[in-house]
Amino acid sequence: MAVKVYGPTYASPKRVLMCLIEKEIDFEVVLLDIFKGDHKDPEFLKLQPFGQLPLVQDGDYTLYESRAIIRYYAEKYKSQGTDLLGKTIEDRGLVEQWLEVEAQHFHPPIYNLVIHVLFAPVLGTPSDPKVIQESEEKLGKVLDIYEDRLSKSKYLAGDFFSLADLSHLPFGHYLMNQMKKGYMVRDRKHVSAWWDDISNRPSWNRVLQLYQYPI
Ligand SMILES: N[C@@H](CCC(=O)N[C@@H](CS)C(=O)NCC(=O)O)C(=O)O
Repeated sequence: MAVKVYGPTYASPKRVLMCLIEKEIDFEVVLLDIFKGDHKDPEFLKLQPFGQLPLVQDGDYTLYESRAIIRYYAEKYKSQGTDLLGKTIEDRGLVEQWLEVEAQHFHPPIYNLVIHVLFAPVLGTPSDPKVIQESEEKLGKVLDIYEDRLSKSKYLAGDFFSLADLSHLPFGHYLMNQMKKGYMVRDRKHVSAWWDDISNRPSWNRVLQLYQYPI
């Protein structure tokens, strides 16, 4: 039975789609429109009480939080498709470490940039130049740490592509394309080579071809 993924056009669900494609897992999608408030519909809130995307339904099993979902499928289908967790428990520790780095350090400033640079003009919400400047500074410091790490290993967790790398694609895409802040990556040689490597994976190109970003 195909995994049902809710909200494929948005960034966080793309983390899940990329993982399912790498793991060669069949999926189907349920289109929801955040701008129309579909994610706050009482029926959807029964499944995802925080009213956010993505959500997956796999038979009777329902799961939300994109990073929890990708961990679940990478583990459940460890030997199918691309191994996204590494070979040893030490590899796995590093995958988890860099997944947390993505969630705790990379995501907050880039999320603020997306909200204040891209979404504010569309939603008619305030765009705060101070938040934009501070977020860019914070993200720059994070990327300096990535530059150092990626000067020593091809991917974040080691010499293998993993969930940790994959997790950067949906919001990294906003940075590189819609927000025109690609210089933040291009100014850092190793981060730049890493970005080219991960964003040229056929799985990511398929996600982009199938489901356009809403903005
Ligand atoms: N931590 C959640 C965040 C999900 C998230 O922020 N989803 C966005 C779409 S990319 C959303 O549903 N936004 C609507 C809202 O928060 O009301 C995850 O990774 O699944």
